[in-house]
Amino acid sequence: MYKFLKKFWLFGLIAPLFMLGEVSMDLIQPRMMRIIIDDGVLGLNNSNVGDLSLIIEMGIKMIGIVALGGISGVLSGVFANIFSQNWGNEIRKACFKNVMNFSFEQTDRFSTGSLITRITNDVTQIQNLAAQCVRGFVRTSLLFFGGIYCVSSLNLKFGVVLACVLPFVIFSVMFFILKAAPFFDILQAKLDRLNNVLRENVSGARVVKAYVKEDYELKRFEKANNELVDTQLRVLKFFSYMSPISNMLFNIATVVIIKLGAIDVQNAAATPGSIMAAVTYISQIMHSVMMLSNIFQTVSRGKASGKRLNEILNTQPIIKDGDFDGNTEIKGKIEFKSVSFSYPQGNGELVLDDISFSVNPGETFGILGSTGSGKTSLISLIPRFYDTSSGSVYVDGIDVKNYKLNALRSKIAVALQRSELFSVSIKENIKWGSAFADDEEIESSAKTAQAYEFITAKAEGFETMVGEKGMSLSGGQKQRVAIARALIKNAEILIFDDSTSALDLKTEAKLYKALKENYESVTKIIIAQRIASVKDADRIAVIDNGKLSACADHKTLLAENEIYRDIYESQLKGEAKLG
Ligand code: DCP
Ligand code: MG
Repeated sequence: MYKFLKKFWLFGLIAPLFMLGEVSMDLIQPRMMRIIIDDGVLGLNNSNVGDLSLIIEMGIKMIGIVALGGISGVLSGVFANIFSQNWGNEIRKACFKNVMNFSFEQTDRFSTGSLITRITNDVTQIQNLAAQCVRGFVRTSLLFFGGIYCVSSLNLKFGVVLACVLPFVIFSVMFFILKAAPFFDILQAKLDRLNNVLRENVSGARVVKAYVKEDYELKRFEKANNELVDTQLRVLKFFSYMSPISNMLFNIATVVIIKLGAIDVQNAAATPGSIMAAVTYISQIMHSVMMLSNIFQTVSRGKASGKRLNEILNTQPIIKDGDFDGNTEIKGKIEFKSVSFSYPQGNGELVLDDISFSVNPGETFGILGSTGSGKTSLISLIPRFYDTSSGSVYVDGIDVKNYKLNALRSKIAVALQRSELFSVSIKENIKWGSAFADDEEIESSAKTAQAYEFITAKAEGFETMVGEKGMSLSGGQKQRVAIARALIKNAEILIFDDSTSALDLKTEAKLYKALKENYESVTKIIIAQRIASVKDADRIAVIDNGKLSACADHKTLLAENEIYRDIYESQLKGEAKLG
């Protein structure tokens, strides 16, 4: 993470310098007070006759000093903030960029909630840490050591008293800090949990309401929230024991110094002003020790957060770029050679088992299989959302692993099973598939997707805003916008993963007919659970429990494949019942 400091280190250097100014001003004040009391009020050097003009002069000087200290403090704060905020900003950008390159598997492993906590809260912790280092830490140490020096230079005996007390203070502070450090890891993990519950409930609000699960979810949230608060309270409670202990030690020191000072005053070895100054210095030192404990809390928290951010930054994308730029003579050919696959975070069970087939350029290729048979997993391997466990996938004759990822993925347009739309207009959503598309292309892809009519029937047409997750559209409308978005990409390979499941059979048939006419040279892969969706395909692959059972056209499959015939008959009966 330090490499992101490159542009801002100068600010991190200037901030402590101004802090030095502020602390010096703080340390000068008690000395001036001493002069006011000893010479101005008591007139110790002038046979006990006070000096009003000296009091006024010193008073004015003190106002100047306070102002100067204030200005230094403000500037130090400004530079410290520039330093820490910019650093955090760079870290946040780098993390986000890395997360964007994560493969599905890696996102699953971190969990979305945790990624969000890390990129928001953990970065804030790091910013606090940075600000504390260049400001708080400098201030405390200067005040601490400067205070000790000033007290000792007032009267060496006072210094000795401090030297006796300080080791105990330092020991107790260290004890608390070391004991508390592990809590900060736990604290961030609890925050992850809370964010996960929160995210699930906000994005799944409709499901929660539909199942009347508000109370259940509220309990789940309360549990996560209480755990967070408990941990937080434990840390705070723990630290609250610390200040009374060091307070007591400092008060003992103060009493001893006043006692020793009084004896010295009687012997004319010290002045009342110097005792007052010493007491002020001690309260400054005490204050700095208190601040030190705050700083160490920030540092411990920051360290825990830094570890979590480094986990993101050090995660190398598993799916690595190849060298090939994607320029091929053949366009739209897909080949699976003995492909087996199991999910990396799963239990090792084979989801796809030794699958081989090929799809020719321009072919319409259906994939049929019952739910959970592995259809989505199969097509995820083509754009390399996941890598095969064994065997290889070839696109246009080249192993997908050899492609640059962008080159490979620009050849393929996928309309996913769960189509996510963005909260922009319908037009923007379609255009999302290709930045260069003009209005004409947007309209024509909407027409092919059978979306044109319903879009233009809306009052605002293509400018209709799509609500969060496409709430202002029906399920089937969303699917068609998502299909238009895939079409406009002008890819060599189109993959529809069950993306017409919400359409009625007539609209679906029209869509596939338009697709065949307008995208003749494009390879089309159509996943479906309904035979009606794929029966006109050139060939249909029947997937059964991760295995390729058969691959032929509708007629052949009906005649030769039992699984296909079973599905066909059950669906036919279903329709007969409905009809
Ligand atoms: N699976 C998994 N981890 C995932 C996704 C799926 O372990 N991230 C498992 C669940 C299934 C198997 O893989 O047992 C196949 O899942 P698919 O999503 O590939 O199944 P289909 O797409 O065929 O099913 P559906 O028709 O319901 O979409
Ligand atoms: Mg699926």
